[in-house]
Amino acid sequence: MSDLKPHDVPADVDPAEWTLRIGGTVDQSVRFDPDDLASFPLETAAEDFTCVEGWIAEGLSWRGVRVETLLGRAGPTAASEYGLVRAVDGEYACSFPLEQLSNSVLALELDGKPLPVDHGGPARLVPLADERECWESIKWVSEILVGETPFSEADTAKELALSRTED
Ligand SMILES: Nc1nc2c(c(=O)[nH]1)N[C@H]1C(S)=C(S)[C@@H](COP(=O)(O)O)O[C@H]1N2
Ligand SMILES: [Mo]
Repeated sequence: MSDLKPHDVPADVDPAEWTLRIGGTVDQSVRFDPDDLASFPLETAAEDFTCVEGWIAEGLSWRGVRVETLLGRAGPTAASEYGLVRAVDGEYACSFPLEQLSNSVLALELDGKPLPVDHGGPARLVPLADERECWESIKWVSEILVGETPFSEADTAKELALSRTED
């Protein structure tokens, strides 16, 4: 059994002040705090997490809210097809087809305990897709922007992750 790798936590991450905002092309923007999120039905997602840098964390068990449930509170417009997921540090983001994002889990727990800040707490995206990539598992998720047209920042996360493998 190997663990997730330790990485630095950005200075902007303050769990006490943390909220998640959903906005963009939705009927109404909504904001959730950690208690709001914990009040939704939670589901479990198990996986081995593989990073493009060449390490694996085996047998992880995430628990959290299906993104579809959260989006439902905001009400994406019928023409919405994209979702941009942003981290609290403001630079890290990744866009997804809205359907794939809807079927992902926003994890609040890891292996039966509150998700540690070191690994993305209070909330980390766990994309549920066959072809998911490590950089799509956004830590410290603070905003989901819904859009009817593609986002230009689509590959931000990928570029940041790949630049690290060149160190
Ligand atoms: N906000 C944010 N999320 C992120 C990253 C990041 O730099 N910032 N790195 C990604 C990459 S490339 C990997 S491999 C994992 C690392 O997770 P860990 O720090 O829990 O090992 O987080 C992903 N999510
Ligand atoms: Mo990664």
